[in-house]
Amino acid sequence: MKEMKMTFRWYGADDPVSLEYISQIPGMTGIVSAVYDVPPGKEWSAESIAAVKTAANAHNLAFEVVESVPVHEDIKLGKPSRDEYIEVYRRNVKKLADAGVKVICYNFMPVFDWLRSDLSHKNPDGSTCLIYRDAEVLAMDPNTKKLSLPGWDESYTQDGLRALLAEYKSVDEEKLWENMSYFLHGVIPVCEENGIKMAIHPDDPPWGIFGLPRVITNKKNLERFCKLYDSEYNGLTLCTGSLGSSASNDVVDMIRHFGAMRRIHFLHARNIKLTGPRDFNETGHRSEDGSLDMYDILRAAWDVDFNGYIRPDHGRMIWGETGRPGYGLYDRALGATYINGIWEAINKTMCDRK
Ligand code: DNO
Repeated sequence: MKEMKMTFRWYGADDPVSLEYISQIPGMTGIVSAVYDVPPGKEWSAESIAAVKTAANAHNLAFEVVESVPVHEDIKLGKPSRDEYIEVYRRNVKKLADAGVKVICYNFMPVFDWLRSDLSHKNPDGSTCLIYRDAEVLAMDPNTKKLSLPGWDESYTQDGLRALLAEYKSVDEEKLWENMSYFLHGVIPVCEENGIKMAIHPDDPPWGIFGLPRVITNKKNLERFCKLYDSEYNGLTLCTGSLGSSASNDVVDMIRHFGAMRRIHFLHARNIKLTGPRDFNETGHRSEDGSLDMYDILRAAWDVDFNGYIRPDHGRMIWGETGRPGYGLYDRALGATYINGIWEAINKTMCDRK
């Protein structure tokens, strides 16, 4: 029998989903969390890290995955101040390793993390989900208009955002690769020394937006990323929904390829339904509900002996639940159970055959 570790993202004490409820989901082994009261580029206190761990452990849940330790924009921009921020990052890595964390998920997307055009699109069955419509997102170009992207409009002032976007004018894809390589050369050696793995999250969606470069987008680029620093500690969060929202990405092939290289440390299982070349709806996790085949995804992970962390990613809001878009309890819990069911079936079928 092969085992992977089923986990659940928890946003700390303010998360409407309690640790008690998470611990009641069958097969749940741990939480994925972070220290949320510190801005990017600042050091996390050992006490805050310990508090997350203590809270998780009190519910019989492990705290071995952090999502995310954010990368300061100055690092992505390659500004002289990056050395200071990389030093802070190194200290955070060491502290997290000391607290027993094994994997750090992070991203290297300039300015924006994931982007959607609607965070509560109503489905015919009454559930709501996150959707992406490229034309709608592009029509909100913050360079020329007031940005009113759901989830993001409050993160920056309009002027602050424009100034940051202007700084990125000198950062094309090649420059972003260089800045990423510089970051990795500063951070991965500390990870190797302390036994903690980095797992970059793919860009979501996997294409450039508002003229900003995005490079963690496809197999060729993931290959290039792995070579920037050739170490098992320089690994990937394989997010099926992010990569899968580009029809040219074969997510199953990527899992086989990078899984065999031992570079996948964290799997985000999310399903999406492609509704146009650059348009998609997030769906329940079931293969039949989306464009990604969850059996094929898990079978690929099984075949390459994936034994890392997995979490059900974004779910719909169902049963009248309200809360953080994509991160409610019910649909993600159903997703975890569905994934565990597929995994048990693969384990039993394959192990009986041997
Ligand atoms: C979205 C998440 C991302 C992810 C970061 C990792 O729901 O998958 O926000 O946590 O990109 O740094």
